Amino acid sequence: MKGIFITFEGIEGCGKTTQAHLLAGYLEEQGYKVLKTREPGGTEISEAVREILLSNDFVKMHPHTEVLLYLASRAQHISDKIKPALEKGMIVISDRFSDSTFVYQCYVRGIDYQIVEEMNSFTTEGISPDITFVLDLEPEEGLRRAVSRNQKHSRKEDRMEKESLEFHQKVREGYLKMAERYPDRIHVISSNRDKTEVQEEIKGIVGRILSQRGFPG
Ligand code: Z5A
Repeated sequence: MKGIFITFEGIEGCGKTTQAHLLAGYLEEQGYKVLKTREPGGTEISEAVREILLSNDFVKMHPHTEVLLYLASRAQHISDKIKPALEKGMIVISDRFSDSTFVYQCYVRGIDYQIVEEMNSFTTEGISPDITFVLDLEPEEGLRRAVSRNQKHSRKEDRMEKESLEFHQKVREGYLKMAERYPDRIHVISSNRDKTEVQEEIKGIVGRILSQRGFPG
C-alpha cells in the first residue's frame, strides 16, 4: 500500500477522538491528503451496524454476535474507504480499529485470540496499521471525561459505556499487553495531561516515522 495507516486506541474517554482530529488537522496543514474515520462506523452500512452494537435495546447480545458485528462493520469500512484511500497514497487516521477487537472481544470477553485473528485478517484483507497510539489513562478519569462530554452534548450512555469499572480496568490492561506484544507499532502515550502536550508527543512520533519512511515516497 502506498499510504500510511494510523490508529488511535484506548479506554472510553481517553481522548482518541480529540487527538485523531488534532492530528488530521495538523497533517492537512502540512499538505498531506488525510482521511479521518472511525470504528465501528465510517460507511453507511458500518454506521448502521454501529447503531445495533451500541444500542441499549440489545444488552443481552451474545459475545459471538458482538465480535461478528464488529468484523462485519470493519469489512465494509476496509473495502469502501480504508483500502481505496491507502491505495491512493493518503494518510488514513482511524479512531479505533482491530486492536479494539483483540482487547474488548478477546482479552476482556474471552473469545479465542487465534480464531479472531484469522477472521480479522480475512476481514481486513491483510491491512493493518503502520502506527498505533494507545492513549493511556486511569479508567476512573476516562469515565469522568466521557460522562461530562455526554452531559454537555445531552448524549445518553451507550451499551458499552454501561459496563463496570472492572471491565474498563481490564480493557486498559489489555491495551498495555498489546503494546508489549507489538512495541514497534504501538506507542503508549499518557493522556493524563493537557491535550496540547499529548498532541505534541504524537506529532513528534508521526513526523519522525514519516521522514524515516521518506513519505510520500
Ligand atoms: N469496540 C469494541 O468492543 N470492539 C471493536 O472492535 C471496536 C469497538 C472497533 C465504541 O464506542 C465502543 O465500541 C467502545 C469500544 C467498542 N466501547 N467502549 N467502552 P465509541 O466510539 O462511541 O466511544 P469510545 O471509542 O469508547 O470513546 P469516546 O467515549 O468517544 O472517547 P474518546 O474518543 O477516547 O475521547 P474524546 O471524545 O476525545 O474525549 C472525551 C472528553 O474528554 C471530551 O470532552 C474531551 O474534550 C475531553 N478530553 C480529551 N482529551 C483531554 C485531556 N487531555 N484532558 C482533559 N480532557 C480531555
